[in-house]
Amino acid sequence: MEALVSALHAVQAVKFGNFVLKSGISSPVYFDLRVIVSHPALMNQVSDLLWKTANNAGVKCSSVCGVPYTALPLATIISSSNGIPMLIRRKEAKDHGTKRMVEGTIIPGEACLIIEDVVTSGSSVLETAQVLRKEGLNVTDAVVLLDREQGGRARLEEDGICLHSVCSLSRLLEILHDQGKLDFDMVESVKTFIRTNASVPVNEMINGSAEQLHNQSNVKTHFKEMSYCARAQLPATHPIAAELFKIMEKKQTNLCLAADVTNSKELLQLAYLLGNEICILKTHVDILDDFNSDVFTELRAIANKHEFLIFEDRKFADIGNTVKHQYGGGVYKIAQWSDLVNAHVVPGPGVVKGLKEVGMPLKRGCLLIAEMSSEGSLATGDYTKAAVKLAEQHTDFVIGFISSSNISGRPEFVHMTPGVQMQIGADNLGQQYLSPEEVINKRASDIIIVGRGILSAKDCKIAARMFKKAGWEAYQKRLTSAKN
Ligand code: 5BU
Repeated sequence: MEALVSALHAVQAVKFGNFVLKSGISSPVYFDLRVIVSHPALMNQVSDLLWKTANNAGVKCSSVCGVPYTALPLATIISSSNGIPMLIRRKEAKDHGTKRMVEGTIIPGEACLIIEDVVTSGSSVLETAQVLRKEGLNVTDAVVLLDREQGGRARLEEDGICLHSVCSLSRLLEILHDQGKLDFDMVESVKTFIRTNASVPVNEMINGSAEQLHNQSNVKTHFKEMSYCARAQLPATHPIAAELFKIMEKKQTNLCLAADVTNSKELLQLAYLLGNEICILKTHVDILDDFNSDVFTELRAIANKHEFLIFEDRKFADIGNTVKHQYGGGVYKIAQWSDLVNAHVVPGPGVVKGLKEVGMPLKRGCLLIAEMSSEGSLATGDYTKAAVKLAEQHTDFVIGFISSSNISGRPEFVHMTPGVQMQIGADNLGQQYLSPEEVINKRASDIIIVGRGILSAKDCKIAARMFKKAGWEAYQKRLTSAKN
């Protein structure tokens, strides 16, 4: 393993420094496994290790198939050296002749092992698996040279594919560090980069010759394909977001209740009554006529018992120094009882920095308001993009967005959408409504925020169950359609 890692480093299949990626982000690491085709001895060594790794794991297969293009020659060597038949997956069907997507002799029901160079999200392996499965082949295993440990393993497991890796990114960093080829600071900087940029492909340099294997729309598809549970396990997911994703999966709900009542007793009654149906209870503490801090001690106890998070929809929008006081102090002491808060991005980074000083030590999370549900909202276009950028710069505190759709394409961020009722419509003060199906399935947001759709119903419990069911079905539909 040490020799292999050293050789990969020597041929610059893995480079360290400062690279500007196609996404515009600076990265301390850059992978290009494609260069190994120019080094036949290394090709043989890699192929041999891939095959041994699969064998040692007890994988039984009747054929191998490389994910196009880098792994194609690797699969060829494995096939020829071990006498195992190979299949070739076409990227596009031929426009004449047989129109086949897979070349070679296909025996339906037989097991085919997928070969890949690097796995990030697992989406390339999945694509190949889907094509092979359509031909009737049995795909249960994939072997990869380098696992970047960014959620690919969990994602593939969900689709019944066991990932075997020759080397993981952390092992590679460790070996290069031991060999004196990487200093401690660089190791830490790569680890931090990978953790905070989970879905950024690092094989696309801005001026590099690397073929563009991923693009923004791929990332978005990948986001849609991933379950809440798999997203909870991503290294880049903030602990509060991970907790939220786990609650959602466990309780099968993506419903946040906007508990817009003006009386504390009513607030607590709602929390008791609907606690099982929701993943978050959203408050507006400043609309309570009879606020006292005991109410929130009790609300926290209900939240712990029924497993939901509390989100104070305070919409901070001042300079850092002021929001610090508004969040941590005053009458409400929001930071003491609220897991989540939100902020407008209009003041610039200072608002996040100020809130972070109070929230981080308490392990709280923040959502940035990137879009609003009200008619004529000015939070659009470049403003929304700036909110995403700001979130990316503060992933230690910002866990996602209030937005009308999935605006970031990053699976580690949570997207929450207000303005939801069963039917599209509006109120008489500019609130605009979309349906759960539209928000979760079509727009790929994660959580529906519902207030009056539940609170004005004859029976709140029945209404909450209806929204819970509609939101969850839309999520299931999204997962299924993204896979097909
Ligand atoms: P409704 O009754 O479902 O319309 O309530 C929506 C809730 O979401 C309410 O508490 C608003 O303050 C909150 N909200 C919103 O409606 N639109 C936004 O853009 C944001 C918050 Br941010």
